[in-house]
Amino acid sequence: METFGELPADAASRDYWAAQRRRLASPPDGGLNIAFEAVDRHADGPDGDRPALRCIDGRGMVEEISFRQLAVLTNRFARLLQRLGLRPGDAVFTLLGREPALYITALGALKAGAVFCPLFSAYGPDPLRTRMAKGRCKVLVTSARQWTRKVAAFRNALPDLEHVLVVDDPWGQGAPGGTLDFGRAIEDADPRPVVPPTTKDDPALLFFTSGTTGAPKGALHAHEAVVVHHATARGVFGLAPGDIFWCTADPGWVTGTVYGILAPLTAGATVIADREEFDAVRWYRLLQEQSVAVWYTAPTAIRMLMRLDATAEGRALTDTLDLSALRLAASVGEPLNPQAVLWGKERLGKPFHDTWWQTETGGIMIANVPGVDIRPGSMGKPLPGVQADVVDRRPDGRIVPVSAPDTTGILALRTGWPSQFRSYIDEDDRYRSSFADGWYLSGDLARKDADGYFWFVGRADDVIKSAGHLIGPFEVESALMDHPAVAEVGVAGRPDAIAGEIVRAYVTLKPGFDADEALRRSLLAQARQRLGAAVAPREIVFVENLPKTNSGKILRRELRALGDGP
Ligand code: 6R9
Repeated sequence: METFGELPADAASRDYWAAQRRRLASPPDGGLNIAFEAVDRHADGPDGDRPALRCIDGRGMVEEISFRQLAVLTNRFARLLQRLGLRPGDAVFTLLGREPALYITALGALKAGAVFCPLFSAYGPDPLRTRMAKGRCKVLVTSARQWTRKVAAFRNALPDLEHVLVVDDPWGQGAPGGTLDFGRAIEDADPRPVVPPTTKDDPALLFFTSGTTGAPKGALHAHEAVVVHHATARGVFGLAPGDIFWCTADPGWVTGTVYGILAPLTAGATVIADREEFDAVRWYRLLQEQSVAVWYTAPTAIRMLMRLDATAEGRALTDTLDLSALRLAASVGEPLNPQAVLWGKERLGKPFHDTWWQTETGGIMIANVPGVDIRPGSMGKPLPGVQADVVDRRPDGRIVPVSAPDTTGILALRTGWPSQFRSYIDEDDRYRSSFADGWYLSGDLARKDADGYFWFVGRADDVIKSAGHLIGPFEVESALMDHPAVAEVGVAGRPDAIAGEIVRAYVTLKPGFDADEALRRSLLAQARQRLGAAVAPREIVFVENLPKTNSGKILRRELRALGDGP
């Protein structure tokens, strides 16, 4: 696989990444495999009996899986895949929560040389189908419930899907027809070690991400990304064997896989796998009871914790909380308000360290690293090896860094870092247009102050960030377009104090339909059924006309202004 715009990074950066590469266990001239770095290298050493995973279920039951056990379980899964006829590069998808099967599948698939792709379990059938089709999903691991409710109906429309493995769920339904029982298949599989067949450039991870237009993009990463996973696990989080690390992101998003599974394990840390969703009281308790040392979460959650802390009941809890084990708290995914940074310092004993990155960057690129003064509200500075700048695109196509400090421009990265995405699958033009003149253009607007700290300004496109989740307006519009009452629909984000933005749809109606409450409910229900609650619009606004460009494209930016009216 070719890295587009091969290595314009400067010599110092290349040396830096080469040095990081040498910290990994596999020989520099041999193969490279993320799962080997995350599991096997620890399993075979003195840290083999340390817990790799501490899985906590809804009733508070804790199950620990050591690196040695995880090595055997992932060997079994890798060999099972081989027995099922999977070839290197074939795609293995999960539609799971943070449960043991997720970790076994992700790491076992990587070991077998397959491409691992996580799906968000709150997606409805439409987004699932789009992604499984585009990613050519060959094996799906999910629960009986998810399978029957959302996926089984379109199985025949997925020509690449060969095997469905179903994890036993608390309802004990067993494996439905046409699926295999995950637990039994693992037990029956050969536990002997697997020599991963991959090199640094072989595809490893596929993450879907949303753009302004068209279907979601499938960003593909190679095994070399593990160089950044490991470097950031150490450099941003200071992780070492024995540390308890809790990343709260859902595994269906890039953060939940890269920092919820891979990066901390490469450093030998113990990962907290909390099966439940957000609950402020439970989260406070979990931080204390699990002696979390490093905590990686997101602004929406922090704002909800702050909200509870502002009540008498919340204060009673936080006043007595013992977070003495907490060494570092960090945040990602959306702008982190300065108040949140300071609240962390005052009430949890640690300020939040903001970090910036994207699905495409494959790992953290800009951060407030430990030991450097935090400027509350700033994302921090580029990591060593990362050349980031704020740039302008000249009419002749050249990319030039803006010269004056504090000037807003496009946040761009010099290409050539190891976890740079290698393609948008099947969309070469879209991939190429993310690069210009040796730079990767992030689609974010930012400014850099005189001391080199980066400040987030906004996005240059119309993508919505709601509770840290990237949502493409086009996908939401499509789910409403074929409602019999809808003439046209435009979707945009509306600012929200907790979630950052919420999804709002602006709808014009066909003649003969009344803009009433019953119709609003019918539209919301259709969107929720198809997209899932996390993606569906929370609000519908009926309008007479949608603002358009001369060529007839909906001006989503102006929609936002419309929505602020009565
Ligand atoms: C990791 C992840 C990427 C977009 C990114 C930006 C926003 C991420 C941020 C931030 C402000 C931060 N974003 N970190 N905005 N401050 N510290 O979130 O990946 O889902 O691809 O989203 O998220 O807009 O471009 P992804």
